[in-house]
Amino acid sequence: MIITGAEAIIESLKNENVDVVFGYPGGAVLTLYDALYTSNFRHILTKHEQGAVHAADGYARATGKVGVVIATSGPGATNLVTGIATAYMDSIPLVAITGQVSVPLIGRDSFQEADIRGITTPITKHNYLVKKVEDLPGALKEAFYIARTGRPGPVVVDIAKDVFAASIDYQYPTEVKLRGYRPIYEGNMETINQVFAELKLARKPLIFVGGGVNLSDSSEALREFVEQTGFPVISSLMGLGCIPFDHPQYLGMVGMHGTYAANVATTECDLLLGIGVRFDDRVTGLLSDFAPKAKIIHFDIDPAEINKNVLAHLRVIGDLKWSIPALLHRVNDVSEVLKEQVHSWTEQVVRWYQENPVTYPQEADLVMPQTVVEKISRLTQGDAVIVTDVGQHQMWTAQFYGFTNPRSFLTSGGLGTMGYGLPAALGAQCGLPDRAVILFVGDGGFMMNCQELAIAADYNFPVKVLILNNQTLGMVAQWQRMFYGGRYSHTNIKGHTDFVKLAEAMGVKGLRVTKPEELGTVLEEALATPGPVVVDIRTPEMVDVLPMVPAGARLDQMIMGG
Ligand SMILES: Cc1ncc(C[n+]2csc(CCOP(=O)(O)OP(=O)(O)O)c2C)c(N)n1
Repeated sequence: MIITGAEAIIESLKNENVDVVFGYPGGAVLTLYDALYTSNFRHILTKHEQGAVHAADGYARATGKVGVVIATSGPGATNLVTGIATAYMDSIPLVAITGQVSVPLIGRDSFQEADIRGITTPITKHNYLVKKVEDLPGALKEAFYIARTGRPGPVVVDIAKDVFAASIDYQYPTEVKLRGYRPIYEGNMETINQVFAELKLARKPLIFVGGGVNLSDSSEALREFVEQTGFPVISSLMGLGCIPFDHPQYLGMVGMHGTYAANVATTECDLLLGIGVRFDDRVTGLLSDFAPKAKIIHFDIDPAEINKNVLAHLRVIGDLKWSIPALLHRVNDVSEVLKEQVHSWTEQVVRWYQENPVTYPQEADLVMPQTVVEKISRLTQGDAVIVTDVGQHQMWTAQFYGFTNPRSFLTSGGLGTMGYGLPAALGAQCGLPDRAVILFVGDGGFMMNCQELAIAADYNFPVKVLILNNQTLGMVAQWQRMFYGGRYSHTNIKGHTDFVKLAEAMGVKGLRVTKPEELGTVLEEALATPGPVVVDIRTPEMVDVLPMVPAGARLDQMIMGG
């Protein structure tokens, strides 16, 4: 079949079962957009390329499929950078197709030329510059393969403008052979035996789950493992939802804003099973004193993760889809013995959890942000897809929403990207049209990509946007309060913007909550409204996210509160 490079891209997307792309046109990708015009391939036109890439990322996190984004050369491509880095830090499968100037113009500082391959090399799993149309199908095939296999991640395919128009006798490769890239799915059974020996020795074990469990869709097997062992379990921010919040062995989130029980149990445990985690510094606190009494067993598909931050006594490399069932298979026989030997430890840490809940001061005449999260949790029964932006509201959502399902919490964990939330929520809703998608966002982060609200109306994505409006860059102000003597340098964002009017101007219903007694009815109204809704919720300025482990402190040196 003789077709153009542009048509070959569309065929390749179909071959990869892509059903929607997010993007924004421009000169270098005009031929591709022209092919989209006749193909009727589903394309979501965002208002900014950053919105498109976060939307593709939210779509990927919510559905488990590869997100696809298209941008033109130069500024179009550079506008993707923050979103690509966001996806990279959280291991999200993404393919970014960017236009490049024509081959004869490359390297001449041509109009709208940027070396996106060079720029994205440190923030992609792999990237391509396609200068010959014959290379195009192979590059796309490899890009999708690399993005979704092994440890997932973003891949950039930069395509010279003349390649889109060139003709090719199109055939999509059926397989991929890449030298030096062989993801290990099935690890070494011997290591499973060694893990098993350690399980039998442990008296104070702790299971620590992370985003890898979500990404590999292993939460069901993991839950069974947790129950078969009787071991207590903690979660990173990215692992929330893998274990239901009300599971009797669950101690909540660990780390900077983790629970007392999770942090102290980590300090006291004698065996830590890190499953699909990367021991981020927000988790470990002072690294040299992290889990000081424990042997650490690290389960990960990416060998490069092992010993990166903490030294592992034992490493289990492979897909969690292999390792957890392999463990389960062995654990069955000794389940009762294991439960017996850790019974008093589990009982003790669960008691810590019950006796030290994360709480907050109730102010009768103020709408406390934590109350908003608790109310939404109750109204949705933990069944919604919850998206956040970055800041205090993100941590309150992690602390006070009762997550019960995997892939139900979408947040920029690794990069901490303000402006992520709104477009990611729209992407998630696009992928899951029948699910309730709810965004918690700060008044600062909302403004970073608020232009995307327009597409909620344009495409009728019924996302509920809850702005926890404290008129300040809350998380930064909290640090100023705690560590900079209350000098609030440029964190007061009290302004003249009316979020209700802004929503209405974009074709979205806007509501406001200023008093506690309005909260319940307005939230119910928002949830019952079929289309998109923005709720501007006025919350007090100076509320702290607590508990908090100050940066550089040990996990058990947390500042409590409430
Ligand atoms: C793009 C970007 N710029 C700056 C920051 C630093 N930062 C982290 S949290 C925060 C404040 C967020 O304020 P807001 O969106 O109002 O949310 P709140 O903390 O009040 O809930 C800032 C500025 C960031 N994470 N991302």
